[in-house]
Amino acid sequence: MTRDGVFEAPGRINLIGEHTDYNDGFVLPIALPHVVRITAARRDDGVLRLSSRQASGVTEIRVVDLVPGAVTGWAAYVAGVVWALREEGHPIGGFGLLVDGRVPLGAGLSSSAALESATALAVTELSGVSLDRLELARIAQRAENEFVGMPCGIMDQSASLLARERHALLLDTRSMATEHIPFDLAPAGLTLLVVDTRAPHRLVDGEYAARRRDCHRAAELLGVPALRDLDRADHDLPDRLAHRVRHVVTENQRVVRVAELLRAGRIREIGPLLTESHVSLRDDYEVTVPELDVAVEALLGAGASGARMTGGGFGGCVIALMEETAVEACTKAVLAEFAEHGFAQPECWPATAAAGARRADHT
Ligand code: GAF
Repeated sequence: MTRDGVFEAPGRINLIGEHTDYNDGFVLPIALPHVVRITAARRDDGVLRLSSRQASGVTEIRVVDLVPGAVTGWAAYVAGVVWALREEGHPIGGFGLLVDGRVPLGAGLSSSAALESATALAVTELSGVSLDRLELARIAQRAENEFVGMPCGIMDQSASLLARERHALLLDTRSMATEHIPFDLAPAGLTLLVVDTRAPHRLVDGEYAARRRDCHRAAELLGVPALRDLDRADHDLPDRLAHRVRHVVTENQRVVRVAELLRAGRIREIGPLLTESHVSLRDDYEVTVPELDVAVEALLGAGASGARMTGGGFGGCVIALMEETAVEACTKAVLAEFAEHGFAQPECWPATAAAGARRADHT
């Protein structure tokens, strides 16, 4: 067992299956080539020393002193993973961890899950603690829920730890069954364009928690363990809850349909389902903002076969499926519409499905 090493974990985009992971539903993310890289070294003094190439200052705390609230900011995502592992009885001692984060921050591309996943892989491997990737994802989610205080589901950590190159990850968040489905667009002459709207994330955490509460309440009123258990989309509930339920039920159905199409090699046909997902997130789940809606309309108007917001919403990114030949027109259309609306200039780039977390120093 070596005492030091370099570990990488990627950010993600979700192809479809939004706000389903805390309803025991299905998600279908891909990992991105953008990674968080952690250079890790074990220490014998029981101290966790955290620094980042992107931030000034150093956090130092004894691992025995780790409790929720003791560390804040980006370092909480790292310290939280060490805390969660120790809470579950794993012998994780002191570490020096230097973070180099290349996943764009605040863009809804799961830079935080990447940070947690790289930490989980680094400290377990260098401590000789053998846990499978699903366990690491669960521990990373626990860190975010209980140490950072963000009530996220398990999609982002699973994508970062389990994804495979040129594949999408179909995850059943109830059984945690996974399937790697081929997702390789270039040979088909297709592009998945990411538009980072740069819209400032507004209300993100509070609104996310509110959606979770709505879903929980609706499941309670309908007498099911989770919204995953519903077959019908329309239910007799107060308006807001009925809309939330309709989104979750139809979104789960769309994930299943997209997975079927991908398995059958019918990638081109997933476009309309992506757009339906966006409409549902806009009208029923109410998690979009004008920048996301304008980007989707502009992309569809310029020839994309489907477009939707990806991630939690309230800002962040849109993804759009299109023929490679339409990329230029779509990019121009988005830039023009954003300028017209007085929005910040968005960033557009093609996404490819990259590999999940890994050791990067080959020792
Ligand atoms: C955020 C959360 F972290 C995920 O767990 C998921 O709920 C997503 O929003 C919405 O699909 O990324």
